[in-house]
Amino acid sequence: PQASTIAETSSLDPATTLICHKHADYIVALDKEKDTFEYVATEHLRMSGVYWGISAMDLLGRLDDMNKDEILSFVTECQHPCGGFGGNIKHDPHLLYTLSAVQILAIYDRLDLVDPNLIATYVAGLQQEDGSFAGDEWGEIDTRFTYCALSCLSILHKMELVDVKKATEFVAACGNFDGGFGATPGDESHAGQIFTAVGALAIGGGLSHVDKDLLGWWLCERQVPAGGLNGRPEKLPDVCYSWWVLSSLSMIDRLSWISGEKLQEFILSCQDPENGGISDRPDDMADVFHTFFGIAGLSLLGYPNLKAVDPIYALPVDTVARLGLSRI
Ligand code: GRG
Ligand code: ZN
Repeated sequence: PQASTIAETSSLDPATTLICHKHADYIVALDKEKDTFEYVATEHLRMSGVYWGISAMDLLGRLDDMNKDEILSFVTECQHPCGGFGGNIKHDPHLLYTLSAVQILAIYDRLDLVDPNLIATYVAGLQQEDGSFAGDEWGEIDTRFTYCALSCLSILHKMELVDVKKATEFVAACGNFDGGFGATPGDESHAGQIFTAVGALAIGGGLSHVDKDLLGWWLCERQVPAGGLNGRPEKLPDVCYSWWVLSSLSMIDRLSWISGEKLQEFILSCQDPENGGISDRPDDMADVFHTFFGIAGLSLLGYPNLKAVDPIYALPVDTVARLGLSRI
């Protein structure tokens, strides 16, 4: 078996092939190397790190290699009596990590471990008079938090606890002349914010607020000659925009407006062929965030032998189907 593994490994050309086993091994090793710079620097967002890690593993068909029991007890330990989850044990609750926690539980089909009403009440309590959502008790407003709130409530089947129409109207107010969306009304269009805005509108039934052709143009202009996508005009390409841009194009049915072939080439060129993992751009250091979004981008492009990912929920399609949330 060892000889065949070596033969298999050496026949894989990272320029044209996703080195799946290397990426899976890289993710499995992340939690074992607790004294690395990356581990320490990402302590405050561990919950999202776990979501990126297990989602990537699930898309690769290697979810069983993760320590499920340890992950589930970590998630439940991060929940506060108010219902919200922190980014790590004893960290304050925030919508960002509440969504990651709910996503992890959904992937493992263990939403029974939590009280959906308690979480939904926490989320609903963050909605403001204008329909927007604060990220936590300190009141920062951002379309990211609208997305987190609506995705969370939708997964928990508790949308009725908030004013969905007002939420989508706030997102619409964050729309710009160029077809894109910013973090709050008047803010510059940014591909990351566009994902959250279009995702929130898709979940909340407000996609009619999107000018699909205008936004489609803005999004497809994010592709640079090297094949990668940037997040705003004149910026450098970055693998994570393979998710933010591509999922948005998919939600507005314009995935074919960029060259999938050239984007695939760019994502594959950001792999670390020795240690596994994917970085933001060629020759940078790999991290779990770009590893997940690179793999998820390839999944949207229909790369062979990857599970399909849902562009709205950023979860494997089979998880979304099990939750009863598939688009018709
Ligand atoms: C479930 C996938 C998922 C997400 C949850 C938190 C969130 C909702 C979405 C984040 C959307 C967002 C704003 C992404 C952008 C991240 C990013 C690369 C920011 C960097 O912005 P700049 O301006 O970098 O520093 P550029 O690329 O413009 O130079
Ligand atoms: Zn990035």
